[in-house]
Amino acid sequence: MLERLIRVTQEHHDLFKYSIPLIASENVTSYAVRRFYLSDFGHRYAEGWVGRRFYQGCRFMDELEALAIELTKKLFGCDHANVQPISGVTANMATFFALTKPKDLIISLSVPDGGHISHDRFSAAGVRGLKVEHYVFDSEVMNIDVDATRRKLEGMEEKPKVFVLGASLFLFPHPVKEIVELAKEYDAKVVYDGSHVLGLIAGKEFQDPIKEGADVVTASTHKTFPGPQRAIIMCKRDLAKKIDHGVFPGVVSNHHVHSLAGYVMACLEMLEFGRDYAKQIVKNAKALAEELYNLGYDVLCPDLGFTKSHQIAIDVSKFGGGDYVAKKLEECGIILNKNLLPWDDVRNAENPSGIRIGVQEVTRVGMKENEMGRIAEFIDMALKEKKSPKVIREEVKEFKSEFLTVKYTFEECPAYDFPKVI
Ligand code: DSN
Repeated sequence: MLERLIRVTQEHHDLFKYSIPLIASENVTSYAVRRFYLSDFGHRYAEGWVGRRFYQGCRFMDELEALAIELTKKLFGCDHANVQPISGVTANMATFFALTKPKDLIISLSVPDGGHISHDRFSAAGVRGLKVEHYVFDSEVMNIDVDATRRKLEGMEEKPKVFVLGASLFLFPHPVKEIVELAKEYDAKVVYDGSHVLGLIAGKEFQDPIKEGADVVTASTHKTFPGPQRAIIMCKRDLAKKIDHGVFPGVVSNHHVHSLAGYVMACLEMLEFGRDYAKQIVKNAKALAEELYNLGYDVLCPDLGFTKSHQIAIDVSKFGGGDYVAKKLEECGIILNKNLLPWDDVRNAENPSGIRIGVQEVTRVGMKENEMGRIAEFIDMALKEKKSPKVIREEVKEFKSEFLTVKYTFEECPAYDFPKVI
């Protein structure tokens, strides 16, 4: 059994070492982050709030959490930060606890329009017992149609309590200021889920939802932000108490302090290297979109420059649909995911018409615009030229061998090795 455990872990590492990783919600952490992740903090309990714990032995965990809060405020310029949620969904649940009562109405994006599942009635919002209505979405520009949404709300009897912004398919900044104005008409709050773009916000390459007026910003810390898998909530001062109680005792007891230590290290990396890293991500996303578009792929929003984030979206219906294409590319050593697009029925999630690509991880291991051209060629070899997956996989492996080191950190380190001890 031990051999099996070692083998499966080693093979998992090798899979990513020899592939081109393009899942928009993943990243690799540096050894600096992983070192703290392995610390004794991972064996302990820190239930409660800084300075008010329910267990003894917490004084250094208090100092660590205070440091995490301080760095979060410095990076994002927020009034208040809660750094305890252990995932993005947990952060959203806590926020719903804080701002709503069961049966309240919230407005969010539908999943085909890019919304995250936790914003909808079949997930976290539903667990809170919320009613959900969707924004009117303009698929031409892949964004919220604020005027049409205003008209939709005027025709409804029930008044919304919360407007949720942010998305999982997130190509362009959302109209935060306009939605804040609309929310005022209903005395409602605006929550911005910045999970996907947190690293771009930290690097000043995307909209700043806090400055634009969002009441609450939730975000996981491991997508464009290169930290361990957990989350943060930032909010205006007057909501601080509600948010803190929504998190604890609302949805966390202990909050996995080892990954909080890793998050602090990732904040230090972002303060030092975040601008260069975020700038290169957006350049790479645009370059890859352009290359694929020029090869004849239906990349969304060519008239808008394809993207302003780390993501691009492609309608691959003419190549057999998202499911077929994602599996075919995996055979060739290119890892990405199928994705619903606005014209898909949510019930067709098994085989939607799209794929989604994120370039944050390939950027973190040092790829630049030139390499985006090579990635487009590999995709083309698989889908149009129909070259043997085995042959493409070998070429991908050779190409990737020059990009196995984590950059934008204090001491560059292997990205994909399975170390005995760090
Ligand atoms: N579903 C994840 C994604 O966007 O890939 C986020 O939780």
